[in-house]
Amino acid sequence: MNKPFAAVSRAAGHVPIDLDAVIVGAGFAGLYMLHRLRQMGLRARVVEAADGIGGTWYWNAYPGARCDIESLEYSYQFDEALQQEWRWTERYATQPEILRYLNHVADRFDLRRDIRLGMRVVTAIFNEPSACWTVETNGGERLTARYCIMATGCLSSPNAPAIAGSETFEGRIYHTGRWPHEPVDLAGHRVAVIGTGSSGIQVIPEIAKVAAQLTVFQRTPSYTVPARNAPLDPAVERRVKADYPSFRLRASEMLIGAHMNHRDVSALDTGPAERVAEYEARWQAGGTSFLAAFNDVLIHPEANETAAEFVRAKVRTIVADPATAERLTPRHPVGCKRLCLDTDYYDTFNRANVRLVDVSRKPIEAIVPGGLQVAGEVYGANAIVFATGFDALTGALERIDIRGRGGLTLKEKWSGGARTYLGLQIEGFPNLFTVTGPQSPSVLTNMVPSIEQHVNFIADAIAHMRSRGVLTVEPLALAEDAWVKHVNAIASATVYASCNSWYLGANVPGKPRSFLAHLGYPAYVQRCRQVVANGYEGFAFQ
Ligand code: NA7
Repeated sequence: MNKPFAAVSRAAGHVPIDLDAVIVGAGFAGLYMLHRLRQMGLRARVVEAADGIGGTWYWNAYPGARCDIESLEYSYQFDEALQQEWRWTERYATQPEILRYLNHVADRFDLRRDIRLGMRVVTAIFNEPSACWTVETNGGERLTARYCIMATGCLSSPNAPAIAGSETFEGRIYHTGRWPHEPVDLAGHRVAVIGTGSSGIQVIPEIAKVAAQLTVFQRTPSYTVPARNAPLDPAVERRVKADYPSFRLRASEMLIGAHMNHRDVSALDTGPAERVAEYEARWQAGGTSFLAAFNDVLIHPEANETAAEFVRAKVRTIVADPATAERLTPRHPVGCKRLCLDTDYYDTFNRANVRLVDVSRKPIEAIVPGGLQVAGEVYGANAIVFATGFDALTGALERIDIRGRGGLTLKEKWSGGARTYLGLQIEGFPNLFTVTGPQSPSVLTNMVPSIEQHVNFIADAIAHMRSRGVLTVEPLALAEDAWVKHVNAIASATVYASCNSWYLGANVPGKPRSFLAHLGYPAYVQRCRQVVANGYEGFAFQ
């Protein structure tokens, strides 16, 4: 299957171009990008590091992995027949079901013949005389294309803290974001989980059910609300499918590009009893719409505190041991780190085989042959699961040696923090596109419509160029500067700027701190439409 690409001349100067577009990554973004470009009659090829398609949903195969956007929304809308025929089985789809869906899409649109698996792109270099990109893989394959489209994912470069002694560990070490595809049997094992973000909160209850002992190492407690997952109600499915386009249109008008049951009322203008009743109703209904209970929860610290305090009270009610409950209680504003959805997370800490170790003040010192050491004490384990997240939004891009005009590397360009125009392009890197790149709405939205919106923008821009005989496009420096300021200014007016989240790059030591996602899906889409209507304002064509 993994046939090497035709060899091309490496000589400096003009190089033969063998493709119109190379697409890096075969997840939701890469698959739809390939489909769109092929529809336009372009020769495009996807290069994927994994041995299967699916991107994020290929790699995050850990027990309990599940989407936190409802399945009827977390799916493509570009093809009405596809969205009618696919049947989701649960309110929130599991990782295996989403992976099956993506494989179905690949087959249905005959995408596989232009996808190469098991090839990691290591360099992408812009050749100025030919105005094309040369991409090289770890296997030494090389291909050249007019356009290079990074569909590399937002949460695809795992972050694993360097803890001394890991090579001495006598058991196996896993990362949730690189979970093996062969069966992992943790039954009867003593398991350590490091990290209590969304992945930790999903994997911990599952491991607790089978492990002899589970030790959870927590640095910062997360806010989590029940998912209330259930089999998908056939009546709901029928209602949505009766007019899917209207359902999608309404979702696109929501802040996150998914239905949120948003109430345009201030928490501070609402009496305490009514406020708690609203939070309780949303807690019972389950899902991220908890944060949409009032219009100022994500903006006003005092309003935010009312929602945060509601969750804290729930922790105290559910967790039997007061000391454990206290350690599980978050203190930062709710929502400034991603709100988690769980199934029985807090309850899990009532189990006799589960213990919680606070590493907020005394970090994990070392991994030793038989476990992990904290403050001189060894916590025994024969399997360790890192649920320590990702070098989000920029990591997968910076891992590739990307060189633009004049040999400028992306790392140099971003040494003070990511800089993009609309999260779609980077000044100095002509014809390089990033699907849901840094400073676009991406992770603050329902990813699938955000991906489709970007893919459509990129495909339309390419069609625009081809119809005018234009060779390259890249943003103007001024447009990029203004966009970076704009994204940070929006975030600064909300609670998002107030804690050490991966939205800010704060989870990776040494990563420059700047806000990496645009808050507000509808305003962003509107802005993109305006840019196009104004003749691709902010972009320079040559
Ligand atoms: P997250 O949300 O970044 O969570 C990572 C967790 O790992 C978080 O609790 C971190 O604590 C913890 N962590 C990271 N480094 C360490 C060290 N050195 N010691 C102890 N604990 C550590 O990643 P997820 O994979 O859970 O979720 C990412 C997104 O994927 C999620 O939001 C969904 O959109 C899907 P910290 O909070 O940094 O103190």
